[in-house]
Amino acid sequence: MIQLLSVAIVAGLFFESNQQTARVSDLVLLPKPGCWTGWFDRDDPSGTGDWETLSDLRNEYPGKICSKPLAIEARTLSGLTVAAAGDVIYLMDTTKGFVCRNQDQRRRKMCKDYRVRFSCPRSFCKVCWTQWYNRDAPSGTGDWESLTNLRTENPGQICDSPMSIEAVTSDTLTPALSTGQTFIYNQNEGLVCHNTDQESGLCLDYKVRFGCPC
Ligand SMILES: [Ca+2]
Ligand SMILES: [Ca+2]
Repeated sequence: MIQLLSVAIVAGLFFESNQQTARVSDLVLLPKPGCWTGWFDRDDPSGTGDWETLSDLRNEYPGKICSKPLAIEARTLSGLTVAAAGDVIYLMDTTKGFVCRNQDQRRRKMCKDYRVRFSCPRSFCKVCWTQWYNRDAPSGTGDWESLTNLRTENPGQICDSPMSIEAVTSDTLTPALSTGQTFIYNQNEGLVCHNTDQESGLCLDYKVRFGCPC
């Protein structure tokens, strides 16, 4: 959709500068963006590939994905786009979901491990955010902002089925996914960063919040 949007905007600007006939209203005729679900990662590529199909995801996360997604996005767990990761993707669409098969990859390489999310109509994704939580610092084994711990320490504050999670560094408020660090990060488990998984040997200090139904 972003590509489509860019093309439409570029096309609009082209008309504007070359023919002087386009009006601002022409630029408004763009697909209305939806809102994004949280990220889902139910499989890893150790078997036949990375299977993040919509039917499997709906079974494992009932009610978390709208019936007719408007768009799908896939990224590796480290944040690379599909294009940047360079894998041959078997399937990626809004009706079946995402599949990367190991057998399709060159030189017997395995697929990378992907997570996916879906764009849904705005009405589906209405979300109310919890407060920010920062219960741990990375001085021990890592930064443990796990949902289990947060629930135990803050009883009744976090909904039973969070729809999304947001995590940023506590000092510069950098989005966790922009830090390049490796961690568990999803709305079902929270954020858990192990120092031993980092090149620097130390996780940044993250804080998290959860998106709940309003
Ligand atoms: Ca995966
Ligand atoms: Ca923390």
